Amino acid sequence: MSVSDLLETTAIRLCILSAKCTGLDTFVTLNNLTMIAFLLLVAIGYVNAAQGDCKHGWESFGDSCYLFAHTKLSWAEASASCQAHHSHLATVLNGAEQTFLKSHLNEKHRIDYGLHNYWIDGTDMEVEHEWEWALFGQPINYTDWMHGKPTGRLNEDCLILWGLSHYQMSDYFCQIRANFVCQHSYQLTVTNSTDGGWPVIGR
Ligand SMILES: *[C@@H]1O[C@H](CO)[C@@H](O)[C@H](O)[C@H]1NC(C)=O
Ligand SMILES: *[C@@H]1O[C@H](CO)[C@@H](O)[C@H](O)[C@H]1NC(C)=O
Ligand SMILES: [Ca+2]
Repeated sequence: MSVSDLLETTAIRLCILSAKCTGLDTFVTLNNLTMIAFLLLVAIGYVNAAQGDCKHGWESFGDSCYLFAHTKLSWAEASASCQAHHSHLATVLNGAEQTFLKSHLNEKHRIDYGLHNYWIDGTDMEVEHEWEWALFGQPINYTDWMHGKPTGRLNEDCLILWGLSHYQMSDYFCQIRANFVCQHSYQLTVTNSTDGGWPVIGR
């Protein structure tokens, strides 16, 4: 049988996802060419979504876009800078998000890691030892402290991803200047867009 025979005469039965495929009514019959076109459209749509969701220079993960900023600022300045970019210092809510940040940073600083630390949104400046995300004002539940951290020193009240520890979390002096990670969360956008499709985050 030739390829064109295959394309023209062979019908493919596609089992609809999530149906148990017990009866013929759960099957759809498609010509091969139709199916190829369909798969291409899905692939193109997927690629567009993956690239189009974030502005140039921002990295996509989950429902968010992340900017790895290489300007060194204090924690408060970094937080203000993120807000000026319609985002917030990154909140790390689970292991998957932390793994994304760490692998990105480890990849980016494979050679010079340790020279750069990155502020994220956590702080215990209100009550010592009670770490919360500044954005939510709610307790930090997921942590990835590096060995021996947090030190519990009164002045180390801001959360940072520590380069020498492959970007695990550490408490650190808020006024020290460091790189930082901004996060733009679609879930948190509550006001209308004012900046090319990037809504302002309300607080
Ligand atoms: C952490 O867990 C507490 C208790 O379940 C919850 O109230 C809080 O919202 C959680 N924090 C975050 C940032 O989700
Ligand atoms: C967003 O825009 C719509 C339509 O222009 C308006 O009705 C709505 O009030 C706006 N919402 C906010 C939060 O500004
Ligand atoms: Ca502290």
